[in-house]
Order: sequence, then structure tokens, then C-alpha cells
Amino acid sequence: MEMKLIVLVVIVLVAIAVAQLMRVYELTSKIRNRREEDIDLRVNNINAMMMILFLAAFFGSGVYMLYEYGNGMLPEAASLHGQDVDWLFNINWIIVLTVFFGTNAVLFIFAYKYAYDPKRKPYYFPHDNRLEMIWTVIPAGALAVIIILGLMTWNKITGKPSDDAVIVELYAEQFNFTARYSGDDNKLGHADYKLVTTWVENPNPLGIITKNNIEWRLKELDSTITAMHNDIAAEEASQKIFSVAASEKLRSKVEKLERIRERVVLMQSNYSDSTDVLAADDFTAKELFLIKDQEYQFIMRSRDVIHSAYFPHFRAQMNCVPGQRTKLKFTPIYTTAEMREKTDNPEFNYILLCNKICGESHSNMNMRVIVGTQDEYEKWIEEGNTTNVVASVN
Ligand SMILES: [Cu+2]
Repeated sequence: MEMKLIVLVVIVLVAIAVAQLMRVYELTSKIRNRREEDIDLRVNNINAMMMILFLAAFFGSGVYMLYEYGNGMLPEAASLHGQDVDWLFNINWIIVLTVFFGTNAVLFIFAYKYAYDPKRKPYYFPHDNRLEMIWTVIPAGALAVIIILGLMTWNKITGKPSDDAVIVELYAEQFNFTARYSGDDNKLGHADYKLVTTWVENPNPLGIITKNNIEWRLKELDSTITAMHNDIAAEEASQKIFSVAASEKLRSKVEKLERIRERVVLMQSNYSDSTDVLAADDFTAKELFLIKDQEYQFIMRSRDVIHSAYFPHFRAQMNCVPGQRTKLKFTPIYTTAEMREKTDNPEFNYILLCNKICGESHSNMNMRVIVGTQDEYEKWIEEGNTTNVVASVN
């Protein structure tokens, strides 16, 4: 506390001292009968020289930082389109760095070279059409190259996946991901948020639609709604006392659950047995195993807030938005083992990260990703890393 006060006092005193010095300078200029903006040649030349010194320090520190921290970059892209992204990124770097070094060098060298010289007469140069053309056409051309190449790569990344693409769902919630594989039929069973429940009797955290899940969800809703109506009845009979806020909350909650119940009943009447078939072979996992050179189509969903599924090593990212299904595709081209060799790091692992600040534990939201061969994938399943989503169907 004391220390802070001392620092504050020092800052105030320094500010006052600077103001006083400027006042002294102003007064001495007046006494010498000189205007404030008159600068003598010696000071002018020092300023010109400092332009060159600044340029050297500026570029020097930039190059030093590239050298010192440039190795913090991601390793080589491990997906097909990732290689294109990196190529595009490097092209952009070349253009941006060339322009950066070129324009800044000219800016400071000219400031030095054309510093005030009493022997030199200024040249009057109001306009030149040719120059205007040059500095309009060249940047426009460079931008066109950046945009056209960018659009071409973007279309490639976001285009339709091939028919061989394996469909996997990534389900995001605070604060973890669940992968749902679509099984032998390569089709995901339907899901609806109204069926999402963690009820111990029949948990359905992904809201998968099956006959069984609908029945259990109705049972759960009925039991919750009945308990709430009992509370309301007890309150009306003055057997229970709630605060005004709690009482209002209870009533609006029961209304909401009744609306959901109506829609689940409707879902049950629309239900067909083919829905169960789609979900029957789906299975989930808490880590993502991908097969090398196999194209994947990811379908993202979110249970609560906006998350973002980010695969840094595959150069891929897509938001997971509640109430929407977003898509992302890529083809891994190096196995985890190959990547460990490439990065010279035996500990290397691919990772899926959440890249949207989604709550207090956002930084813990990630999932391990493994890339291996078909055999390794089958072994991974045999080892019991997956759970069938409809194991509880009778
Ligand atoms: Cu998140």
C-alpha cells in the first residue's frame, strides 16, 4: 500500500517536472526572440540520423524475435487440406513480409535522406498519373492473388466430402467432447435435445432417439412433473412455504416441462422402428481414433453454449452451436507414430481442443486424438474404448 503511494507520488512529481521544463524552454525561446517551432540544423540532423538508428533497431528486433520464438510454430500439417492451408499461409507470409520490410525501409531511409538542407531547394511535385496507377494496380493485384488463392483453398476445404467419408459426431458440452461413431451403416442415429437426460435410470446425455429412450424420458418427465404438482398443491394447502421467487420459478418450470412432454409424446407417435436401426450400431468414445488416409466427415453439436472444435495439427476448426449441426471434413495423412518421428518427440499426441471461451473450465476442454492403421483401430475397439449407445435397449 505504502509502496503504491510512493510510486504514485513519483509519477505525479515527474509529470510536474516535465511540464515545468517545457515552460522554461518556451520562455528561453521567447527571450532569444525565436519561434517555438524553429529547430536548428544540428538538432535536425540528429533527428534524421535517429530515423536510421530506429530502422535498424526495428528490423533487428523483428528478425531476432522470429529467430528466438519462431520455433513455437505448429509442426507440419497432418491432413490433406492442411498441407494446402500451410502453403497458402506461407505465400501470404512472403507477400506480407516483403511489403513490410520494403515500405518501412523506404519510409525511414527517405526521412533521413530528405531531411532539411538549407542548400536544397524543394521540388514542386503535385501529381503524377503514372505513379497513381502503379500504387493502385500493384496492391490490387497482390490482394487479388491472396483472395483468389484463399477462396480456392476454402472451397476445397468446405466442399462436399466424398462418398467414402466416415461420419463421426462430435458432441460438445461444458467441459468435454464425446465422439459418436456412426457404425457399420455409416449413418448416425437421430438425436433431439428434448431427450437429453442424465437421469440415473436411463441416462441419455446425447439425446439419441430410440423407442426405449423416448419411453424412459416420458417416465422421467412424468415423475418430475408429478413431484412439482405435489409441491404446488402442498403450497396451496399451506403445508409448504416457498419464497415468492421460488414459487414463480416452480410454476414456470412445470409449464416448460409439460410443453416438452407434449412434444416427446408427439415424437413417440411419429416414431418408426427404422430410427432404432440407425442408432443401434452407433458407439461413443472419450478419445477419437482416426484411420490414416481415411476421409472423415464430422458433425458437430453442442448441448449448452457455443464451443469450437479445433484440431491444430490437422489445421481444422468448426464451431459447435446449440440447436445446429455444423460440419467439417478432413483426411489425416500421418499416424501418431509417424508424427512422433517427424516432431522428434516420443510424447507427441494429436489433440482436439475447444477454441471458444465457453466457461470457467474451458481450458480443460479437450480430447486426445489418435491416428493409426485399420488394424490398430480394430484393436482399439477390442480394448473396450467404446460404448454402444443403445446397449440398454431391450
Ligand atoms: Cu468449450
